[in-house]
Amino acid sequence: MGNQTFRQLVEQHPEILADRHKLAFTRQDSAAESATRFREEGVVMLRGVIPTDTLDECRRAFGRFVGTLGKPRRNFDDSAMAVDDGPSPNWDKGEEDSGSWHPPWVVRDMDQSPTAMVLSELIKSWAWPVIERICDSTDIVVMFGLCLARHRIDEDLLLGVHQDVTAVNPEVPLSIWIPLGEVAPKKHSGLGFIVPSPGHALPADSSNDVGVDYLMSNLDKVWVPHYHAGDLTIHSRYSPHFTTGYGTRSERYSLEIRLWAKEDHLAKYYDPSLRVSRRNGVPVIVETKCSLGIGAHAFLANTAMLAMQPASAPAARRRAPIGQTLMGALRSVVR
Ligand SMILES: O=C(O)CCC(=O)C(=O)O
Repeated sequence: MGNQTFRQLVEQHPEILADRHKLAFTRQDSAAESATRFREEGVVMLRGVIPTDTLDECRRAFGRFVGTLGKPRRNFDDSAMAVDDGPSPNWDKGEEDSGSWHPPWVVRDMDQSPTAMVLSELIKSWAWPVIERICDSTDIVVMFGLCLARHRIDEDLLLGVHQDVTAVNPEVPLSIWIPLGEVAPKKHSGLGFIVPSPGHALPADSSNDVGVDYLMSNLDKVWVPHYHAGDLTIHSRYSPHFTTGYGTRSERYSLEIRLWAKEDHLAKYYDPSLRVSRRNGVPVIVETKCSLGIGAHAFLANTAMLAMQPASAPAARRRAPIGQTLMGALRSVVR
């Protein structure tokens, strides 16, 4: 059992692919119901949140970014966003066999930042009121130091389970997982969950793994969702979950967005960050924070500008203003 892979698990137990616990919601469902189910089960899927043309652009931009890893950067990066941090020297020799992972503000192609593009759409989407309900607040801070942008090349993976409370951070209540395109079980590396969440931390080994036994003894509670382009999931810090892998070598790009209601005890995670609140009933970015030592200024300005544009503006309009206005916007975010 210790050597069983996710490919074998899915072949032997196809029932785990079905939404048996009714945790997927669309814009037609009530925000209150989705938030209640999140509290009860520790995970919900929200379908059709991010426009697919935005995701297509983001995937292409992310792909060009990973294509620069292991090569001299100078030729790739003469955009206004070049004031921001570049990739970590860990990637100087290129990606690993399984891909790479980065702080979200680092991933860009010229003036296109997949995280800025997706986050600005999220703030304008029907999912934002659901997030507000889950956070029980309309004053929300995105803590970018705890977020991640991943390129994952699918490989056969042994079974394992973790909780974010031990694997990521004990204080951050939730994670939003946004694949930048379809994530189909048996084809792409994705996520799976065990529901409901136990509501507390489970014993884990030194690599934060809760153990195969936990997964196998809770098979009736396992859900490996099929993400169509635009879908996202939200899971709590106690939600036992896992990365799936099937050995297909297909590529997956995804964002992990970690946010919560503005609360004093989380202030230590607010550099860099972005705060969203309501003005005249509309969610807007009301504050950004980035100290001089962190190169996320252009990224924050870009996100704020995109969030000001009408929802689902055509691709060309989403990009155009940055060259002209970025430096002006930067003056207001550099503190
Ligand atoms: O993207 C992955 O494979 C892992 C993501 C994850 O575990 C999380 O977002 O908590």
